[in-house]
Amino acid sequence: MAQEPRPASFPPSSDQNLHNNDASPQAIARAILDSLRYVQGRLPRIATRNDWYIALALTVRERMLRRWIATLQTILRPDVRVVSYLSAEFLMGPHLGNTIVNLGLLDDTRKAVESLGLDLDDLLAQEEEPGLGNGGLGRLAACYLDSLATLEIPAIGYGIRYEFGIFDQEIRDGWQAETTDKWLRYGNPWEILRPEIAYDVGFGGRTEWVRDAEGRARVRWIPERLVKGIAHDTPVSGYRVGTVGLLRLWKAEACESFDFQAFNLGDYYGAVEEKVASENLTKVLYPNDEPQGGKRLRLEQQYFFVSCSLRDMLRMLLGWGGRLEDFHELFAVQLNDTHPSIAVAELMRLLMDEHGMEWDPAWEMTRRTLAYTNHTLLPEALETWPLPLFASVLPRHLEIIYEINRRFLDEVRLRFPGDEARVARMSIIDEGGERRVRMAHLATVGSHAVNGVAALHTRLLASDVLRDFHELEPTKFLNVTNGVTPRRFLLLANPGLASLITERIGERWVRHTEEELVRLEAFAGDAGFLDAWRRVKRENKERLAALVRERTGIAVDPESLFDVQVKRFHEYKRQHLNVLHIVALYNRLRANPAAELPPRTFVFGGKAAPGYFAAKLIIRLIHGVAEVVNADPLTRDRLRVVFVPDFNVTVGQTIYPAADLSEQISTAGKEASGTGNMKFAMNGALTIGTLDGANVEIREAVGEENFFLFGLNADEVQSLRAGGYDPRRHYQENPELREALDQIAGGRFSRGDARLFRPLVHGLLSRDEYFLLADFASYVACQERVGAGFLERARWDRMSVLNVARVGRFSSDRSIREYAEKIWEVRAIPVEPA
Ligand code: 26Q
Repeated sequence: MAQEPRPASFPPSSDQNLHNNDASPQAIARAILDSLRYVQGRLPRIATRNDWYIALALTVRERMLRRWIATLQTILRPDVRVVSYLSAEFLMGPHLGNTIVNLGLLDDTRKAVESLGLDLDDLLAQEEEPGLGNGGLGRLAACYLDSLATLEIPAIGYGIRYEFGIFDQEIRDGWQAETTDKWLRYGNPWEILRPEIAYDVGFGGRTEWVRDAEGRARVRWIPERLVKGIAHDTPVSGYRVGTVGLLRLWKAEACESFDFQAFNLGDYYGAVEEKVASENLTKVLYPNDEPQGGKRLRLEQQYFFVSCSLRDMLRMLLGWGGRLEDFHELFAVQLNDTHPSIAVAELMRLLMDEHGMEWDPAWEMTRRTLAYTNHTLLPEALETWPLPLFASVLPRHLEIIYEINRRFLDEVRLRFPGDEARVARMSIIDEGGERRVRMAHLATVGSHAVNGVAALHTRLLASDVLRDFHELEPTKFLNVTNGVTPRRFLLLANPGLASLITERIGERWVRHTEEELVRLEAFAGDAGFLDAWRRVKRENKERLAALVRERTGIAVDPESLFDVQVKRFHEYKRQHLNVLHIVALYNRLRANPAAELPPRTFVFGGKAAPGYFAAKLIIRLIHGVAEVVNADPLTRDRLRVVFVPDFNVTVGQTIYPAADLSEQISTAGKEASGTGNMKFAMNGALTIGTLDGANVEIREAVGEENFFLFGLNADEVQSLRAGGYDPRRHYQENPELREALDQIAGGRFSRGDARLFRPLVHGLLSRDEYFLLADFASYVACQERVGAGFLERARWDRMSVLNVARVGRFSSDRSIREYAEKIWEVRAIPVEPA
């Protein structure tokens, strides 16, 4: 990388450098060199790969910013409604490749980079992804920003600029070990610091009653502590459109005033301590994908970013000459789960305490502005905060919540006289035991729309978790099934398949995915096409095999069936059911080496929350089974088990395109939607799955004959639970299951250690909360059909084509259109590309 790679044909001119508007390869190459020299102050001869990456990123960013300016000029009008997507997580993934593709600069950039003696894929690989999310929920927010920009809908994503994102995962002796994610280590060329866009956010303290100028009673909150939030902007391009969206993340810093105070008192160290304490607020993302404990800092993070964001919207409204009364006309605010649900109380506080509005109009506006998306049915994952903690962080907000609750429960009493049990169930304050604030109730009461993320999930939401609320206001509830962006997860991640598709049906599918991909059905019987389809899959599997080898040292056979499960580790997702099948298959192969089964490679990936022991033990079990299976000469050519460490968006982009089989095997009724299921299907993997989350709709879309279904459905799970479930019966009655569990418990996969996996096996035999044993036989039988199916390759490939052809509706563009029409009432505002 240490050459001066400028061919003689380049006119070495820098007169136009950063202002060059031309997107030709020559112009791009020149801009890269200029950026290297004049922005980074680096000599090409000694520039590192990272220097070149930054130079390229800045060059691409510059071209994106031109469109951003055009976007601003188009949408900065008081009659354009803007979507504000509030989310504690945005799992954006690497930005460079996606931006190049969206701007239509791929070919010219490749040429430009080559002319400099560099390789584009090399530079793309250099980018460290911002892991500012745990998994599905954060990635969904990122897909939605892509679709919002592509559909030319004015939108801002508001969130938190964590200094440390989701931890990096290493595997040591088969165990997960966590290390800090230092994603900002080498700088972040995409973000633009906006020191002038900053808000002081209060915490703690007390409230008092005062009279305003007109003599009306008002509440004043006197916080005990202030922290400053500073905007960091990342432009997000749409696909081949003029629109560029905005991701605005808030970083916490010390307030000058507080610094200054301590300094004046002669307390220099006190001032520095204050500074450190303030900056801690956005230091780290909580690595749990469900709340646990009442962590004060987490509540502070939530309030911090919500307050900055709402005040930012108010600033824009008033700055653009709008009236306070029009707030809900200008902004449609979506709450991504309950994490930003303090917005209900904060917007009320801002409108009343800071802007002098009365309760009724403020409440009307708040409800018309906010809408809430629920992402979970798991009772343990519903967010609640202990009252004393809440009161000490947000005393004024608690007063407002009490008043919201008082008025709301009056309405409930009016509608259901004498039903005090209902009133207690619906209260925003949980009074049973330790008193707590129920954030889902707050979000539901304070919003004009509540949606689930898949049809089944929404149905269960209305009949179960939020049943009383649904009875009170049925029309408030609606479904918006999740989606994923076909730009990142098909076009960018799977260029081979994307070109093959484009060759046959043209390139309209990238934006009109549902409408166009169906046209592939016409080729599902075309032998030449199926051959090409298979070759692409084969190449993708080779790429994954290379990654696996590099990360684990294990060689896998690209001819084998790639059976893949990648997602966060959770007992309800049942990675251990997958493991039980592997053990059973291993035993079958050993007992009957002549069995006609296709060679299989089982691929796992995913992180476990650092404090979630059961999940970490499942990761350990996968490594234990891999160690035995991969070394056994009787099976090693037919069975491989690998765990790809540190699963993230980047790794996902190599894994989804290489999968033959997608494992979506959660206990029915537990997975709200799933989005990995969509990414796999869009890349031609067939699904083995339960009737859970969006699997139900995927199966409807692709046809039941093209989906491997097994297991109990949600109703059956519920009745089994109610009727007293006895997992031991399955253990006793199914010899294959018994053998597998005995082996695991007995140390067969832990070098003879009969203690290691005992908690896991004991949990399954005594309680089996997630019904693995109940579903085992059905799963194994279904896997037999999978194996047989894979041996008939032409038929399998046909099914694969039909999957891709029929899952266009799981594009996040469709989801965003539904939000836009049913909830936000916003429309596209085309931007003339500059
Ligand atoms: C909350 C409070 C305190 C600490 C952590 C949290 C927290 C953080 C992340 C709670 C939940 C999450 C993430 C949840 C999540 O990813 N849910 C998934 O959302 C996807 C998008 O809708 C669905 O497809 C998945 O089914 C759902 O599990």
